[in-house]
Order: sequence, then structure tokens, then C-alpha cells
Amino acid sequence: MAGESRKRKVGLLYDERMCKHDTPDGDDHPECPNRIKAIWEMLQRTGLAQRCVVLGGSKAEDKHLQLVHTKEHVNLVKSLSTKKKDSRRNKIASKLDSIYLNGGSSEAAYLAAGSVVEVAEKVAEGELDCGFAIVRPPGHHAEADEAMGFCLFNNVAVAASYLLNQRPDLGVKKILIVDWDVHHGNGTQKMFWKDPRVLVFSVHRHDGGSFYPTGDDGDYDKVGEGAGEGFNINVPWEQGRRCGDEDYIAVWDHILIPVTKEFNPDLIFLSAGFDAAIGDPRGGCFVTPYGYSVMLKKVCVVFSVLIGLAWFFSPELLQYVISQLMEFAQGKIVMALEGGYNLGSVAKSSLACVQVLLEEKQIQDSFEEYPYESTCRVIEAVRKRLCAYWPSLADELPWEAKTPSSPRCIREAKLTILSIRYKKQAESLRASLEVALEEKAALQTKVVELQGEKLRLQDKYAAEAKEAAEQLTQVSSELREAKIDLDFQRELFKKAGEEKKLLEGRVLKLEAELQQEASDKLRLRISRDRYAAEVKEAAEHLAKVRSELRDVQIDLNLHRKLPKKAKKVM
Ligand code: Q9C
Ligand code: ZN
Repeated sequence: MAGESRKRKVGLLYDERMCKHDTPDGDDHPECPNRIKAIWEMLQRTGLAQRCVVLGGSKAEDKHLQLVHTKEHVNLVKSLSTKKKDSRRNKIASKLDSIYLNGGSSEAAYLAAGSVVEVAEKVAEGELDCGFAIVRPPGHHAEADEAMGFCLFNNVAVAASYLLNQRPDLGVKKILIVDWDVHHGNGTQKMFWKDPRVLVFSVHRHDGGSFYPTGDDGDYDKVGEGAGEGFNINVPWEQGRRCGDEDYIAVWDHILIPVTKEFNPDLIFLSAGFDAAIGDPRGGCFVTPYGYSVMLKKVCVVFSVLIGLAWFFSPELLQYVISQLMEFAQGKIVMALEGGYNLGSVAKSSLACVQVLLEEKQIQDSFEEYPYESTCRVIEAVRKRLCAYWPSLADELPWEAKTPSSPRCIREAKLTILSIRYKKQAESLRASLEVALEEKAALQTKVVELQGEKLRLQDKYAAEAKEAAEQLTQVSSELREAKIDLDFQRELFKKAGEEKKLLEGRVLKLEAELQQEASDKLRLRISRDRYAAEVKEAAEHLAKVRSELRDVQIDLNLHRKLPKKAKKVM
């Protein structure tokens, strides 16, 4: 519906595993794991992450990495995880320019590249309107066959090449890469040097070729070659210039935006380093979070020349056209983190950008000051060098871009305030350093004292320990003896029990025997008595029988005598 714009689907990719890439010995390094943590925490704390589609990382495929890197380079990075020895990795790293490696480097590098591919694919498919891949290690310095400048794989180049060469079905035929990292994107430049499908734009400190990566690759006369001639644009800041919002916006207004209108890309990658941010320890520039949000907004909004026409009619119409363009899956933007070494600046700048992606920020594009004169010179030189390829650059510059000057009082004031703040910080640091040093000295004497005490105590404890050990042996031998005693007594007790049982058995047996004997005796007495009676009776009977016998004998004798007598008589 007109006016009522659909809610933008903004992808946010964060994966903790990319924190595993770190210095091998835990030494401090500006390209540290906390960079992406700080961004992620800021986006969560402010509730912005909750309004986005949050994605986890995924590892790049070798064949996709090989779209822009040599096989050898891919294999080298892959082998880092299997070469378990730190010394081996340190040796490899020492041969490279500004590279450290540890056991987590390989996985993180694969994740960083794969994650940009993942977000780019989703944006190209229309599943997301735009997205921000919060990745590390960064990528834009990595060349086809070489890691350098804290970069292992060229994450953005891999993703751009993937869309163009592997996914023609998604209809992405022209890609713009905007690189606002404070360093020149040398790797990206080389990878698409002859490729007219990819317009590479980089604005960076050049300092006459003395700023990293040194040399003249980043100069404005490097415009590409062959079919790619005119499709490489460098905006090199001059020596010692502390560029800020106004300088960057002037470059946007007079170079990047007109060229983008002409090129009319299907998708835009943003190599979003935040080391040109105010407060960055290496960049020395002055871009504010607001400046970044304006730069991003301008890039988002410029997908069609229609906008220019609408602007001609009315600002309201412009707003309407913008919302419509956003609505119809235009403004396909894929942001990928590159450098940026002040955690606070990086987090705040990222926050401002995500607010723009979510369309939750009003942008007025008004600045307090004008660009540096040197900025205007650079802009004119770039326009002159490239106007043959991009006719809109041949137009006369508006007067305010040609006559910048005016005192840079606010910028200078900011600088002064910043330097005063730093001086104060340094002073307070020095003061606390002195206190700390005193404390250190005191602590050192204390340490010496404690060491003496420690030695004394060690002796004392050693003697005590010896004594205790002796006591222990004694106690244990006593214990052993006691145990033997106990065993003996237990044995005795057992034997006594057995004997008791034996005796009890014997007693029972004896009792039984006695009882038997008693009863036998009783039986005997009874039978003896009866016997005696019988004997007596028998004796009596015998006596009777005997007397009877005698009588009989007498009778017999008598009888015997009778016949004789009778005979005699007869
Ligand atoms: N003397 C990115 O911002 N500086 N890389 C090395 C050697 C390297 C920066 C200084 C700076 C690399 C992604
Ligand atoms: Zn950088």
C-alpha cells in the first residue's frame, strides 16, 4: 500500500566461533575477538538485534573460495587447523605481511567467507532485504594467493563472485562494492581488475603511498584494465588529512552516488571497515556514527535514477518513491565487517548502520562544516580521471564543492577536545602508573619478606611433617599389633565357644548315660529283690523238698528194709 511500507527484513549474522581466531600466545592485537563481540552486544543491548533476522555462520566451500583464490592459498588456510604445532603456524605467519595465526584461524576464515556468502545469497534471493555479516578475520586485503593485512580470505570478493558465477538464477548481473575501510581494498581491486560486472569503489588514506598497504595500487589513476577499465575507482586521501563526515559525504555526493546511478547495480556489497571512525587508534580520521549512517542511507536510496526525477518534483514524492523502491526489494545491500579497532567506535558505528538498514533513523544530511580543500582537489582529480567512463562525472561541480575553505573550526575544536581528553587520560594514567609503581615496590619488599617467611614455614612444616610421619608409623604398628591381638582373642573366643559346645554335648551325653544307669540300677534292684524272694521261696521250697526227700528217703529206707525184714519174716 502506498505510504505504508512493509517491514524490512534485515539479516544479522553473528557466530561466536569467529572469536577463536586469535594471537597464538594471547598477545594483544588490534584485530581482536572482542571487536565482533562488542558489535553484537551493542545490537542486543539496544534491542536492534531482536528486530532483525539473526543468522549463524556457515563455512565456505572450497570451490567457492577458489572462484577468487588459488587452490594453493585455500589449501594453506585449510591446513592451518591440522598443523597442530604453533611453531609451524608461526613460521607460515612470519612469511606473510601483518598476519597472525592460531588453531582457530582456519575455521574462522572459512566462517567469515561462508557467512558473507550466506547473507548475500539470502539477499539476492529476496529472503532478506539486506543484511550485515559481523565477521572476522576481515577480507579486503587478501589477494588471490596471499593472506595479508589481518585478512585470510577475501570474504566480500568470494560472495560477489559466487553470485555472479555460481548463481545466475538469482539474476544478479552487476555488483557494486563500496569499501569505506580506512585502508585501500587492494585484494578486491585485483580480483575484479578486468571484470566489468563488478564496480569496485574504495575510499582510503593513501598519504602518497605511505599508508598501509603501501605503494601506489590505491591511487586514483588505477581504474581497471581491459573490459574492466573504468570499473575501479579509488579515492585516496592526501597526507596527514584527518578526514571526517564532510569529506566522505562530498565524495559520496560528487563521485560515488552519480556513478552508482549510472552503473545501476543489482546488488551492493559494503566492505564496512570502521577504522576511519572517530577514535580509531590507527585510522586517525573523524567519521562519526552519524556520518556512517548518512553514507549508508545515500547508498541505499540510490538504486534508481527515478529518485533524481522525483526529487525534481517534490521532497514528498522523493520520500514516497524511496519507500516504494525499498518495498520492491530494491536496495539489496550486504554489509560485511572489515577493519575498525576502537571497540566503542566500531559498536556505535555498526549500531547507526543497522538503524539505517531497519529504516529507523531520520537522516537529514546536514553537516556543520565543509570538506577540506584537499578533499575537493582529490574529488576533482578522480572525476577528471573517470569521467570518460561515467559521463555524469564530467558535469561542473556545484560552487560549494569548488570553494570549500571556510575555517574548520568545529573540526579543529573537536580535535583539540579529543587531544585534551587524551592528554588528561595520559596524565591520569601516568599518575596511576606512579601509584602502581610505588605499590609494586612495596609489594616487592613484601614478596621478599613473604619468601623468607615461606622458607621458614617450609622448614617448620617439614620437621612437623617428619614427626607426624614417625608418629604415624608408630601408631600404625601399634594398630597392627592391636589387630593381631584382636584376631588372637577372637580366635580364642571362637575356640572357647567350640569347647563349650563340645562340653555341653558331653554333659548332655553323660546326663543321658547317668539317667540310663540309674534306670538300669533301679531295674536291677527290682529284679534282684524279686530274685531274692524267688531264691528265698526256692530255698524254702528246697528245704521243704529236702525234708520231704528226707522223709521219702526215710520212707524209702524203711521200705527197703521192709522187704528184707519181710524176707526174713517170710
Ligand atoms: N607496520 C584492516 O583494516 N598494519 N587491515 C600493518 C605494519 C596492517 C589493516 C602495519 C593494517 C591492516 C582489515
Ligand atoms: Zn582497515
